[in-house]
Parts: sequence; structure tokens; C-alpha cells
Amino acid sequence: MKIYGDRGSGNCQKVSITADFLKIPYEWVDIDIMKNESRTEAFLKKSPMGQVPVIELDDGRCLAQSNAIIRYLAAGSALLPVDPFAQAKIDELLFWEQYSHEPYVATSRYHMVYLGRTKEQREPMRVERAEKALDLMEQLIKGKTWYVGDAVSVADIALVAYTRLAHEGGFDLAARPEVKAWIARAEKALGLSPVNRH
Ligand SMILES: N[C@@H](CCC(=O)N[C@@H](CS)C(=O)NCC(=O)O)C(=O)O
Repeated sequence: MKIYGDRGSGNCQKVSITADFLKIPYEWVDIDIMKNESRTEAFLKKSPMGQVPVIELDDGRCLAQSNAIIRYLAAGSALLPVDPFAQAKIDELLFWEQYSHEPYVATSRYHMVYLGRTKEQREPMRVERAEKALDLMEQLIKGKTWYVGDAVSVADIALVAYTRLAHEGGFDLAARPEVKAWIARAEKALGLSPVNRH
């Protein structure tokens, strides 16, 4: 399998985190999004969506969308329970992450890390919604170890990718101790080097 991705992108990191955890062998192909390498004719043949991550299986089939990819890779593993309701609860969070978390937390980070904007130059609407998303995460994890069920799952991978990088988008997790503790647990369970948040 090939993973086409940008190492700095949380969406792409979700895929490498999942593949590494499941010991799925892959070749990483660097795509520089700042050079529009995900918009070339050759890349658009693999995924007309023109974004990373994309995986290409050995038989040539391609799949885009980070959460679809990690769900596919995790099928049949401990990261994706077989119970349909548990799977649907995971999907609930995967859809929520893409609609209510990533466009605000990740995009604010993109503006600062990739485009070099200052914290003050972030878009107020995105900041407000990102803060709300992080607050909801704090509420949902209270009293629990993992977001769904009693083991680390693809829901935790989808959520941890950008949440552990939230400080790079100017967000402070100090007032969200449950989220901070969950990030540490997830990093340990998934074998990730802890991100320095200071
Ligand atoms: N919903 C997509 C979002 C993918 C996405 O936004 N990719 C960004 C990098 S994080 C990208 O490829 N940007 C370059 C572009 O849009 O040209 C996913 O979860 O995979």
C-alpha cells in the first residue's frame, strides 16, 4: 500500500498512526500541499477530490478521506468493534470530527503553521467554534477512558490527531484536564511520542 500524504497534516497523520499501530506495511509518498502537489493531473487521477491523504492499494484501487481510510484499515481489528451500534457510535464521532472540529481546530492551525498568521489573525468564527468543539470533547470524555467503548478505537485516532496539535492553532487545553489526560493515554496506547505542548 502507498500512503500519499503531507507529514504535517493531522488528517494524514491519522492514517500513519493507524497503519503503524496495526503494523500494516506501507510506502509513504510525500505530497507537498503548499506546492499544489495534490492538484496535479496525475494525483487527480488517483483522487478527483485533490486532497491528501489518499491510499493506493497494491491492486491500484485508491481511497481518499482520512476517516474513511482509517475505518477501512481498522476493519477486523481491535480498533473497530464488530458490534453495529458500537461502529455507529464511532461513525458518529468521525462525522462530528469532520463537520464540527476539523474545520475549526485544524484550519486555525493551518492558518498559523502553514500560512504564518499570528494567533490574533485567526478567524473569530473558527476560533469560537473550535473552542466549542474542544469543550464538547471535555464533556464527552468525562468519566470515561476512551470516546467509544472500553478500548482505544478509530474514534480516538480521528479525534486525537488535531486535538493534540490544538496549541499550534492557538488553543489552550489547560481548562480541559480530561481531554489532556485522554491525549496522554491515547499517545501511550498508540505508541506516539508525546507532543510538546509548551
Ligand atoms: N476531509 C478530508 C480533508 C483533507 C484535507 O483537508 N487535506 C488537506 C491537507 S490536511 C489538503 O490536501 N489540502 C490541499 C488542498 O486542498 O489542495 C479528509 O479528512 O481527508
